[in-house]
Amino acid sequence: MNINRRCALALAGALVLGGATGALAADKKITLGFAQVGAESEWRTANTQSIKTSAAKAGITLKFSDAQQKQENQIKAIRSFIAQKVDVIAFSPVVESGWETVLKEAKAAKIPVILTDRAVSVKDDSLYVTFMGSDFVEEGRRAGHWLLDNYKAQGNVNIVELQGTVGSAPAIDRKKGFEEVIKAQPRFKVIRSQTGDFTRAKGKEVMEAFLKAEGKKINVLYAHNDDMAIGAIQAIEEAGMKPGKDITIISVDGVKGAFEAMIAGKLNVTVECNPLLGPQLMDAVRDVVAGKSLPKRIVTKESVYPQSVAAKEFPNRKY
Ligand code: GYE
Repeated sequence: MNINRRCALALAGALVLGGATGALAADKKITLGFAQVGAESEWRTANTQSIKTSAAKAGITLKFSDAQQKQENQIKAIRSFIAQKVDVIAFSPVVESGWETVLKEAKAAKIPVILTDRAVSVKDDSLYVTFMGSDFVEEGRRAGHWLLDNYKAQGNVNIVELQGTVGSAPAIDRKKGFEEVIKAQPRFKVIRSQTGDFTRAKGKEVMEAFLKAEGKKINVLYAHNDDMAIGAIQAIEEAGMKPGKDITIISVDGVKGAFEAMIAGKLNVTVECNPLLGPQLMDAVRDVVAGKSLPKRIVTKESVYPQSVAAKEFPNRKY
């Protein structure tokens, strides 16, 4: 028997078996279309890496698109995934609003959508299967609690805030959670708040403007992510002040760069936001394809890391 014929027979056998047990359908290679936000931060790089390696490990074919922080690019990518008839679409929405139309298109094409990392605000929550990611309001609250518990000097405390991307879930929620907590002590006041778009370059630029306008009046910087805090640290040093001492700095994410800054005494605390969502996402993709139902919300578990534990924790950090 030649090889081709043997293969054909084996395949026929597999088809019969598969047909009988349904195993063949379950073993079909799944294609996932993923529309990423961009490459704006250390967090995002770790998130992308996690998604790519977990897809490869799970044997899922990944079509990956980088939207360069633009919603229109993400919408285009999602439309192209629909046209290519992928099995599942997952994405991390740049901003919260403006998704109804394209999500309805995915629904009409019967392609399930999983939200990762950032949420959307839509009236009809049947437009997506599940949203997995952090509780950003809680992260903002944790930042606020750390400040109230650890800022000892008396008198008014002037805070400047570097917000994330305008209209994004983490920027909206981290601001909200922080404000909710600090309003309990009116001596803590946000005197300036502006977006730094989650990048180091923008964080530095906006901090320079804050320093020009307010100078030594600034007591605290609250940055919605580590990258903006790291950019701002440079601006503070260039202005001849000591980051982490003259200005107390709080940020969010917990990337390695933040731990390094804490070890150097330049950052006071980072509130963890875990980007390693890949394995969880691949499990969800498989479950959705297998027709299993998923919880509407899957929340990531996280902690807070102050400067005092940075050196000890650093070797354990995975991103
Ligand atoms: O905090 C920031 C990134 O959506 C949680 O996006 C994510 C945020 C993260 O650019 O660094």
